[in-house]
Amino acid sequence: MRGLYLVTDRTLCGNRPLVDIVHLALKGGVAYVQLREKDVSTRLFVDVSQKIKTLTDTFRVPLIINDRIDVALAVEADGVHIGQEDMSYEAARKLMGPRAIIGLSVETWDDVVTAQELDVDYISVSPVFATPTKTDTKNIWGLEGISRIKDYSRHPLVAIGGLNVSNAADAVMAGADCIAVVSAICAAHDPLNATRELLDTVLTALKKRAT
Ligand code: TZP
Ligand code: MG
Repeated sequence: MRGLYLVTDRTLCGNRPLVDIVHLALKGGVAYVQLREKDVSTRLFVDVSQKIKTLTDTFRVPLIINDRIDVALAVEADGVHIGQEDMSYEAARKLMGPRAIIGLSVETWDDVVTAQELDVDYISVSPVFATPTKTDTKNIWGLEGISRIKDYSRHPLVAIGGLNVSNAADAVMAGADCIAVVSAICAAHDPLNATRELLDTVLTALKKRAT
């Protein structure tokens, strides 16, 4: 996992269709798309996932479904993202198979330690900063949290929560391999340009960190 990761929130897209925002983010160069739907019917979730899968396939970008393994299986998504209260990693792996991308949110240090024993494809440091997009959080990791997890964990790190063009480079320098954003793209006035700017920031910081 490396680069920029879009996590969707239809409520932040205003009157613009979610599929259009995802299309702009793909044009702008996101490396992963996670469809996150908290308040729609299963029928709609599957329908939207199918549409977005067609788009992500065109761009050869993996589609990851938040929480719902059934939806991921229904549309043959590339992976799932699970949290600490979702289905266990073991159950998700059994259902999704060995090749699926499985990401896990870590909210506490215990979560980080437990994840070390799991063959997850990445862990997401959740949240880095406080954010109005998700308020039922346990702990704000901060940049120090990213560094501490980077030093300990064997897994690629995705940073999420309150990240934007002004602080994405700091998160990368602290140890994040991938930057995930919701509002910085979904709520942007110009999602294409916002994606391009963010991607440039993230890739520049990754290069700097490697030298
Ligand atoms: N998980 C942890 S924070 C968060 C999620 C889904 C929301 C991040 O949203 P934003 O708008 O990028 O701060
Ligand atoms: Mg979840």
